[in-house]
Amino acid sequence: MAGKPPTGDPVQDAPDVTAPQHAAAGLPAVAHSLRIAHQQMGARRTALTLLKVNQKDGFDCPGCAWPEPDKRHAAEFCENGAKAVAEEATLRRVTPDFFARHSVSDLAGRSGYWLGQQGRLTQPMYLAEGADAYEPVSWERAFDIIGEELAALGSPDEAVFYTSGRTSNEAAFLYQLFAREFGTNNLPDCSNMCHESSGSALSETIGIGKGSVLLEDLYKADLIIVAGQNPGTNHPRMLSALEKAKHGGTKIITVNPLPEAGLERFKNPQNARGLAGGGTALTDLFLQIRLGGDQALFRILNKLVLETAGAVDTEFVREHTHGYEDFRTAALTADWDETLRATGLSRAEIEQALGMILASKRTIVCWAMGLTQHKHAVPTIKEVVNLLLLRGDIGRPGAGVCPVRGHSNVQGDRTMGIFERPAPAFLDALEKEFGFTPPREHGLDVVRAIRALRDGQAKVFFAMGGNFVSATPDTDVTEAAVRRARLTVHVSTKLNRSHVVTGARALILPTLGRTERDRQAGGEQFVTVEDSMGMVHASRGGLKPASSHLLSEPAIVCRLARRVLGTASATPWEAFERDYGTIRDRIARVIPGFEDFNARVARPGGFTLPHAPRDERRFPTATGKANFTAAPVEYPHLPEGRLLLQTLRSHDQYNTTIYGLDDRYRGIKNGRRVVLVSPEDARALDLADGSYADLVSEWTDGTERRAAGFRVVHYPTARGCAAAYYPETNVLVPLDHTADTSNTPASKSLVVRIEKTERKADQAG
Ligand SMILES: Nc1nc2c(c(=O)[nH]1)N[C@H]1C(S)=C(S)[C@@H](COP(=O)(O)OP(=O)(O)OC[C@H]3O[C@@H](n4cnc5c(=O)[nH]c(N)nc54)[C@H](O)[C@@H]3O)O[C@H]1N2
Ligand SMILES: Nc1nc2c(c(=O)[nH]1)N[C@H]1C(S)=C(S)[C@@H](COP(=O)(O)OP(=O)(O)OC[C@H]3O[C@@H](n4cnc5c(=O)[nH]c(N)nc54)[C@H](O)[C@@H]3O)O[C@H]1N2
Ligand code: SF4
Ligand SMILES: [Mo]
Repeated sequence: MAGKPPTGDPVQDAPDVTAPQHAAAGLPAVAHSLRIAHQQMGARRTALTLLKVNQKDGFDCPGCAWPEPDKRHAAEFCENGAKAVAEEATLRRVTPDFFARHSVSDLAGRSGYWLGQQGRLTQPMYLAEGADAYEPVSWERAFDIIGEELAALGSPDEAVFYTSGRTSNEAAFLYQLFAREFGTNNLPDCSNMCHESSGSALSETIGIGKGSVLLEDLYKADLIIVAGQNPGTNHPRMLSALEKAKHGGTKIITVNPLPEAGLERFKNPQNARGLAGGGTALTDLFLQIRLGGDQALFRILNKLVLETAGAVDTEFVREHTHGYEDFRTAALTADWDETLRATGLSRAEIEQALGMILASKRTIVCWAMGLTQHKHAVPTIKEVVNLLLLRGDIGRPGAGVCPVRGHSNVQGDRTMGIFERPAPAFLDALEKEFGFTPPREHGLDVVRAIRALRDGQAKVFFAMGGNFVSATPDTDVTEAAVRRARLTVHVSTKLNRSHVVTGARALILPTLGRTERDRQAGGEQFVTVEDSMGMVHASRGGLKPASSHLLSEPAIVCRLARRVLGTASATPWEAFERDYGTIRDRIARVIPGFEDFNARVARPGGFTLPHAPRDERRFPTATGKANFTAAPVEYPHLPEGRLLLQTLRSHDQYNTTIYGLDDRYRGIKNGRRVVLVSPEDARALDLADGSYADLVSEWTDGTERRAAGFRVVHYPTARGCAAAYYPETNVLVPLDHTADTSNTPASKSLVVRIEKTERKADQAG
């Protein structure tokens, strides 16, 4: 029943397993999303809320960053969008009374799923030094506590200001402004763990760290390669776009160690063919690659393109690129034996892919975490760019790079300056507009922030959203690091583990969600977001806030800034809080592409940000051209008797938020502690389906990390590879195991030993 949280902790790790499915969405998806929505919101609220998702006068889906088509359907959301909305618009509440009943040590023993199911946070809560229970606190006192701890720091760089990717443009702009006026660039964000590798690779090669395609381009492409991405779960409406492209004749190559149901076949719930019929087959060629084999794959494809007469767009290469000769020399040395070893593919499969690439005049490559979370993620993505440059596939319709972003405003937060390594031009613009001297030294990213906390160099940790201790690698190390802080503060909508793994003092600051009305002294406000394709538009919530004590994220930053910076700041924080239009006026003056922001965002559907490579084939790199690169090919090496483990998402979760315990498309029910292993590897390692095992990761420095009690599932993944869900497996990811250049945790390639145990399911930890 809506409004009633579950009692006890329902996580059981005795999952039921059936065969994986071969198609995504259809009626079961509709039914499932409505069931979860009803449980959280009841029928009336479900109907009212879901009809406003992604509508031009409604609010932006708090799920992923996939863009909306210009022509909107009445139900412009997917199953997982509905779940994200229900999670936020739930009628369940976490009140001060809840904290009186549950001590912090009690809550620390609960699962993330249970914590999230308790409902929306309603009042600011304070955990005093030495106390074991949160108590209600006034907003004023909360800001005083933060002010006291910030004032006590030896340097502003002892504070860390984290951001998750749901924060609006307005809140993000104010937040980075506050941090920089306070004096630090310590602005790590979830992007550091996500598409940082894409940003690094694209900035260096094409001059801008964002994708170069719009939704229409997908429909115009001859070929779309989807590498390292599971859109059926994580960007479900991308399947509608792929379906539309397929009907126009587009071919699709999928590169993935797992046969993901959504990429096999899509049953679009918005049309009759999808609801009742067989749906649309999406993938034409499935390359079941080994984890981390993508750079080798794209390298040999590039060699083969170079060796095919007439296959290189020589005019584009001559006019628009730099570094071709060095790249060509390196690519021509690509070796078949090494490629087959690295990829696990056959020569015939790779030649078939080549044939499809050569037959395509317009190719798009889409990717997500399967490419970004590896040690060699940056050179892998650069190799993808090499292919597109060879074919002249950047800066014309139907072609380009398409890193598909995760959080609904993660791209916008970066555009607004949430970045620990801001460009000098951005800081210059801030300085000119606001009349203070921003710090110039680079700040801490996520991994470096954890080290700084661990080593006592960072003492105040402030999070604008997210669930830092669960999302980050090396859970035990990270939790111990966070516990060393003087103060941890979380601006949050829902309870999560980061609220119960705290510094000496801790604060929970409850905030409005996307779905809620935001009324300030200047009247009703809206915020703006940027999707994965650089489209900026307004988002307006319609629901009554979960509690009368909530403040919006912009209001929290404004009040914090006034308390902490006092008269030293000439920034009009009060006016910003009163009327968000005044924030947008400043954004318009500081950030290129936002000229006339207020007027342009008032248009239904918003506007598209400029993108020089896409719009003008202009590449704002150091060389002034698009850069070919020639990094040595790398791939993970697997010691005898070990498997390479990727940590990924189930269908019933949004990052660390667990909606339910099923992963429907993969045939897993009622549990999350599963490890997927190919039947051949399982036989070789003597791991029966249904047996239980511990996962032990082995790191190069000789240390080991253990996650206990996983049910072995025989699953058709690539040989030598295994998969298990995040965040349960984050304990296995060594803090130092990160991607070169981007420093993103390499959570898709962990060398693990699978140790059989005699434990029964109900004892599994
Ligand atoms: N419902 C839902 N939606 C979400 C999220 C969620 O948790 N739930 N999270 C959001 C966020 S923040 C993000 S970043 C995105 C994440 O979206 P995805 O990147 O799709 O998420 P993952 O579950 O990490 O899946 C990685 C995919 O890459 C494949 N893969 C792993 N390693 C390799 C490799 O080495 N090579 C290749 N070719 N493939 C590989 C995996 O088998 C899997 O299909 O989704 C966003 N949307
Ligand atoms: N092993 C492993 N680790 C990973 C990954 C992986 O694939 N494998 N993926 C990484 C990726 S791609 C990402 S993006 C990170 C995600 O890292 P985070 O962004 O830190 O984590 P989330 O789980 O998305 O954060 C959920 C919390 O955000 C809060 N929240 C929700 N909505 C709002 C809102 O509107 N405002 C505010 N203030 N708070 C809100 C809620 O309290 C909720 O509990 O995890 C990374 N970690
Ligand atoms: S595809 Fe992403 S943004 Fe769109 S409705 Fe689904 S979860 Fe929301
Ligand atoms: Mo992400």
